Amino acid sequence: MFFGQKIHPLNFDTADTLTVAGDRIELSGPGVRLWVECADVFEGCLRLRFENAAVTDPRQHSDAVLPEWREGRPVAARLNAETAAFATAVGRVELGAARLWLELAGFTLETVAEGIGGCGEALLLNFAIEAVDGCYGFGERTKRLNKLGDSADCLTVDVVSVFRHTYARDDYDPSYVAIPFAILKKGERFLGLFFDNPGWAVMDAGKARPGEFGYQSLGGNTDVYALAGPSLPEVTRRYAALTGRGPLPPLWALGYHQCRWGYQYEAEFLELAAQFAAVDVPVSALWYDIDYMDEYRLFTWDRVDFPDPAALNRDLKAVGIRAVTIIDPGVKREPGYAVYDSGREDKAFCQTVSGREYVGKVWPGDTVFPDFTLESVRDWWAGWLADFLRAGAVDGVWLDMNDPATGHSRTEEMRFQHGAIPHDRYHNQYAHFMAMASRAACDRLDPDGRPFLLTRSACAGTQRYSAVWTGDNASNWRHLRMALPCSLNLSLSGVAFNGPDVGGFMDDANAELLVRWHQACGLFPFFRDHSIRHSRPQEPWQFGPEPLAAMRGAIRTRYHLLPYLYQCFFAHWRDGDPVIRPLLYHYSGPEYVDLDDQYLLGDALLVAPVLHGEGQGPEIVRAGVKMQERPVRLPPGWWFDLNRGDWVEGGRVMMYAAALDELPLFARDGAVLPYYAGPLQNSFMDLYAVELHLFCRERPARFDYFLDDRESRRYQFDDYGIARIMAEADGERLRVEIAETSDYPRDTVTFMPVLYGCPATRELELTVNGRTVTRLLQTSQREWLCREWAVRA
Ligand code: MIG
Repeated sequence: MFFGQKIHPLNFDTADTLTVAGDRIELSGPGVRLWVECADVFEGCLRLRFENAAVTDPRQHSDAVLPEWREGRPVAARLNAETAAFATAVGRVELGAARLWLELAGFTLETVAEGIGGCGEALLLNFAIEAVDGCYGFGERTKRLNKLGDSADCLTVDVVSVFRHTYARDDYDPSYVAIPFAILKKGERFLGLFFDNPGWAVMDAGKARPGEFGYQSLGGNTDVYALAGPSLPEVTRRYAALTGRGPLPPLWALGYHQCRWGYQYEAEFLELAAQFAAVDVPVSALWYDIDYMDEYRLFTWDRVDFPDPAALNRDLKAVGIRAVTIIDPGVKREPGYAVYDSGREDKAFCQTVSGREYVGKVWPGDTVFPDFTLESVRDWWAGWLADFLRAGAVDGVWLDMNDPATGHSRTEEMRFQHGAIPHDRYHNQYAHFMAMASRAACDRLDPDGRPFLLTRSACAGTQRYSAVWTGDNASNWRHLRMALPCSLNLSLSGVAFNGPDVGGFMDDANAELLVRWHQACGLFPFFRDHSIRHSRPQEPWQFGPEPLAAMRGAIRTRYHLLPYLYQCFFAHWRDGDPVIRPLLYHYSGPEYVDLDDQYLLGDALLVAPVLHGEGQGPEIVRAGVKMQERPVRLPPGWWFDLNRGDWVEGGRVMMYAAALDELPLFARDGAVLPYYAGPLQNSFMDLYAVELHLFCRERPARFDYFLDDRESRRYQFDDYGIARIMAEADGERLRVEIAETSDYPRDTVTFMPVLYGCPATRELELTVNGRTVTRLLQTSQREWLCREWAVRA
C-alpha cells in the first residue's frame, strides 16, 4: 500500500445482525464480527469503542488520551427492533448492524448505508457528509485549511528523505505528524471526531467518494471520540481537554530563534551573537544542528570545534541568548561508545521479531533506536539526556528524525517491547514517547522549571511534552503561503505551540521572500529562521539594509507583543484555545470557511501578511514606493489599522497595499493588547511593567490578564492571579478599571494604559484595585502610536 491509496469501501464486509454480547453490542455477518461499546467521557465528549474480532493485538496502545479520561462511564444500550440506542448525557447514538447515527449538541451525523465494515484487521466508518461544508484539523498537513475534498494518511514519515521529488511542492500528503482528528462543520455547527488508533489510518473527506467521509484504520482497534460543539471553540477546547493542553513555555522560547544546519564552530556562535547586536535585532536562542557532535554520537561534543560549550553558553546567556541542541534518537552502533554499551546492556534498543537489535542507517552510520515505549528505557534515556543537560551547555532540546527516520533501512522490522509488539502499533508514537522521555530528563534537572522542547514528529497528545515545527519546507512562495493553513490546522489539532522553518529550509531564499516570511510568521507561536547547509545563508542581515530593516521591524513587533503572546499561551493552557486561529474560530459566515491567508493571534489581532512577491500579484507604486496588494477580509465592526493609524470599518474586503517593510495588522474594536515598551535586549525582558494598548471606539475593551511568576510550574497548582481589565470611552473621558481577583499577590505588574484612535478623549480615569486616579491625557497618549509597533523600521 502507498500513500493516498485506501481500501475500496466495497472490499469491506458489513454486518447484518446486531446482538447484545455482555457489555457490548456485537455486529456480525459473513466475514465480519465487530463489538461496539459506548461511554460518557466528560461533558460534551462520548466514546464509541470499535473492536474487530480479526485484530491480532486488541490492546489500545495509544497514549493520546489523558489517563483520567481513559475509562469513561459505560452507557447501557436500549435494544429496539434492529438497533441499539445509547442516550448519553450530551447526545444520542443509534447503532444498526451496519450503520451509525449520532446527534451531539445539535449536530447530526450518520453513516452511509453499509457504512460500518471490516476487512481483515481494517475498520471502515463511512459517514454521509453531503451537508457538511467544511472540514478542519487533520494535524499537520499541506494544502489548504478546509480539508473537504482532501484525503490524509495518518502515518508519520521523514517526508523529504522518503519523497524527495515532492519537497518543493505544496500538494503532497505525507507528513511528520499523525493526528486522526477531524472537525466537521455544517452551517453554524461543528462536531469533532477523534479516531484514537495509533496505527496507519486514512481519513478521506470526500476525495475518493464525494459526499462521504471515510475513516479507515488498517490495524488495531479504534476508539472514536465524538466531541460536541456547537461552536468551533467548544470542539477545539474539548479535544484539548481530552488529549492535554500544552504547558507554559519559558518566556525566552517565545522570542526569535536563529538556526541553520551548518553552524559549526564556537567562533561562529559568538560571531552570530555579535552580528545580532550590531544590526540591532533581538534574538533569544541560537541553535546547534548535528555538527556539534563528535561524529554524530549522541550526548557528545566535537571538542575541537567546541572546546568548552558550557562556557560558550554562559557567554551567550550573559547577553540574553539561550542555546538549543538537536538530539536524534539513533544511537551509533559502536561497541566501546558508552551510550551504546549501556543501552545494549539494558536491552534499551528496539528489536526485530527474533530479538536482534534493529539496525537502521542514519547520520552515525549503523544506528540502533531506543525503545521509548518502555518506561525503563525512558528512564535510561532521561538519565543520559539529563547528564548531557547538566553539563550546562544547552537550555533546550530539539528532537529530530523521530518519525522515525531509519535511512535506507525499512522501519517495519523495528519492533517494540523486546520484539513482542509489531512496528505499526508505535510507529506514529515513536516521537511522542521520545518527547515524554526527554521532558522527563528536563524534569530531573529542574522539577519546578519550564523546559523547552521542539519535535519534528508527533501524534495526538504530544503537545503535553513538546512544541512541534512543521519539518523540511522549501524557500518558495508556495510554502510560505502554505505555512498559514498548515500551522492553523495543527493548532486546531491540539498543538498550539508550532511553527514552520521561517525563510524555508531547502533551496535558496531571496530578500523579498525572507522578509515576507518573517512578517507572516513573526506572530506565530514558534518563530525560528532555519535553513539547510549549503543553501544561501538567510540570517536577517544577509540581503542588505532594506530587507534587514523590514525584518527588524517584524521581529521587534513580536518582542513588543510578547506579553500578549504569553497571555495567549496562558489562555491555551487554561482553556484549550489555540494561540493562532483561523477567522472561522470567532466569526461565522460562508466567507470564512476557506479563508486561510490571514489569521488571528488570540481573538484581538488580525494578521494579513503579504504572501506573494513582486510581479506575482497585484502591486502598485505609491510615492515612488513599490507595494504589494492583497485583499484583507475584515469581519464586521471597527478595526484599527496599525500601520496607518486609522480606524477602518469591517464587514468587507479591502485591498491593502503594503510596502516591503509593512505587515498588514489590525486590532479589533474592544481589544486590549498587552505591550512591552522597554528596551529590547534579546531574551531579557522585565514584564513587571506592561503597557495596555486600548482600542475602544464603539465597544468597551476587556481582557483577563494572567499574573504569574513566568518561570516556575506553580501556575499548574492554581498559583496565579487574574487582572480583569475593562476600558470604556465615555465622551471626553476614558474609564479604565483593573481589578485583580483571587489570593495572588496584588500589584505584581504595573499597567500603563495607552489609548489608540480616540481624538475626543481628554481625560483618563484609572481605577486599579479600587484606587482611582484621574488625569489629563498627554497628546502623545491620544495619538496612534504606530511607530511603537515598529512594523516600519
Ligand atoms: O537528514 O539535522 O528536519 O531541520 O536541519 C536531515 C539536519 C536531518 C532534518 C531536519 C532539519 C535538520 C536536519 N535534519
